Amino acid sequence: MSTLLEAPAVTASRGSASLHAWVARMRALLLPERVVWCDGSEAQRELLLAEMVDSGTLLPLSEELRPGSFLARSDPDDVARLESRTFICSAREADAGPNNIWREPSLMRAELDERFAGVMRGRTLYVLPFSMGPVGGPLSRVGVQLTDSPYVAVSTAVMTRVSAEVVDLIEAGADWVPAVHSVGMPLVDERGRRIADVPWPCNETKIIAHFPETREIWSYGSGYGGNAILAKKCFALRIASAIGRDEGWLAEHMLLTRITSPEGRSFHVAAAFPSACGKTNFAMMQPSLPGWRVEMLGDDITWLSRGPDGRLWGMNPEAGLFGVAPGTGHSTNPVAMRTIAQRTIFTNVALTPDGDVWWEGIGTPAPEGLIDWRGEPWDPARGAPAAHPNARFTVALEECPSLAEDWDAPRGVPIDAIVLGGRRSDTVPLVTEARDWQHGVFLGATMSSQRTAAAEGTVGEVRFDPFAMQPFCGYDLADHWTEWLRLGERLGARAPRIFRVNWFRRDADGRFLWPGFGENVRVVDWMLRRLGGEVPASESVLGLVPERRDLDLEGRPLPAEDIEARRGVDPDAWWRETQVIEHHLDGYGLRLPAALTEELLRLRCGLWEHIR
Ligand code: OXD
Ligand code: MN
Repeated sequence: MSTLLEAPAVTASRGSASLHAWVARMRALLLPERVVWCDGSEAQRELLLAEMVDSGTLLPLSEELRPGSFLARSDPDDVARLESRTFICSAREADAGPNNIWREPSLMRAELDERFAGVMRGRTLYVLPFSMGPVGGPLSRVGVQLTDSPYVAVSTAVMTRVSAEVVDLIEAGADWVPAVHSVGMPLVDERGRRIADVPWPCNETKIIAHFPETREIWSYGSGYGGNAILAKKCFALRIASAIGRDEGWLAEHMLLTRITSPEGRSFHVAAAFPSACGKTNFAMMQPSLPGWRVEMLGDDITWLSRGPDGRLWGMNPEAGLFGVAPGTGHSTNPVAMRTIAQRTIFTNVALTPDGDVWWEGIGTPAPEGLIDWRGEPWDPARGAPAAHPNARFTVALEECPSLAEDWDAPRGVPIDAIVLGGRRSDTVPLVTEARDWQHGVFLGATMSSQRTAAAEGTVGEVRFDPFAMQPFCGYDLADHWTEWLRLGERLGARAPRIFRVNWFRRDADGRFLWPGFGENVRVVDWMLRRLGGEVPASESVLGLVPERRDLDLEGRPLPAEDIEARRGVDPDAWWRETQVIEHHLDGYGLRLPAALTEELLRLRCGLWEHIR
């Protein structure tokens, strides 16, 4: 018995000719055994979950301890985003920029045609019509993902609004983005013989390809996160950034939050942090100072545009959270812990003997009898973590207890401040306010951060991650900075202020100089007092910095040298930093906006004064 909507029933009543013609064409290419149209319903979710429990892809967790929740264990070779296998196939190589790996579109199409031919033999093809942003909203966009992974189908229904109404919108003429995904492991070979399935099918070859001009996405070989849930990084950032460039808006890797001070003043902050640098923690902050309130609007992606009132507005296009589990704990992020109390899909975390989840940093000691993310008994003596460092939870935004009531307002919220932050153990001080918009764009363009486990690469290595968009901008980042500069011109005096933060600075012994998490409200407090014109700031070569007395450190007596180390600017280290920045900016050649070269010169002149 199946209550899933089979394609023929749907084609009879819904869908535009173009959508159905495309699905039919894809069906002929992919050769799935059956086609299921997804409608985002609870009944369908239940069915897919039950099927995945039967097939061994999901393990149900204890109904008592973690109701409605499941654990997935991925293939050990499919655990993170693969930037080295992510391609931008723009017509002109120069449009992809030095930040992307470019592939000539017709060559990529030829490779995809070959890889996708018959790739779904023996599998089910799920058709996922989804909306980024409220269905039918003025800033929302729709897409349709095809996938042969039920895990991706269920995850997409959490992360986006999957709905039959999207088909209606397409039928009524809405533009839509086609996205095709396959795990790359057919269950029937060319000679018609069946192949046994595995809990986490994938292929050792992986390709995540984007065609910005035709707004298409094709992903092959991986079932993990951003490689496979194409609505997220592929659509809402890479393709949306290209759409935004053409239409005058920005798709950004930013959290979105409303912060209310004890006096009842509310501000909206959009903040760009590289992957796995605490965006979810900031978005769900439980402030350490009394009387402050933080409401969650989004933890990963914000679409920014100039509103009819001339201000900058931000809208979270997603409907779910795909958060990093390790480091999320009862003391560091109690709101996240409540969010994932139920109806959550965990991937690559450890399993406790009583059927609950565990990971490093959860805040409780590892219980005896823990099973690690690979499904093996965990032996701490071996030194390997029990949960994979990029283990994730997938959960609907609506499960978050601090979610703002108006989280799905069609136009989002007006932005008061933009915060930029990377993970730097040295050099970059706790907080700096940009002198003006152009300086803020320079701060964004020169953001750098230590790599995390969110993508492949050497963890800890410092790399530039401008506006936290290095892996996610679907076009040349130099053009992205030009778009930011233009936006500033359009916003004029109504532009939000820009701040740069670094929660991750350490002392010579490797100790964090700033406690972070809920204590970050002390920095936010300063920012908001700056917005209100209530406190002066000191001019430094790096921008405006707080006077020591203006950072509210009450109840947190910290040694004076720590405070200075947090605020401090080391001119020699910064001189070296400018050399690396120059090299980074030079990499963008003639497309680099002159305004950024001007800002670099200004920084150097300021430092020169100190070094002499
Ligand atoms: C994410 C990422 O999953 O940035 O959000 O990698
Ligand atoms: Mn992200």
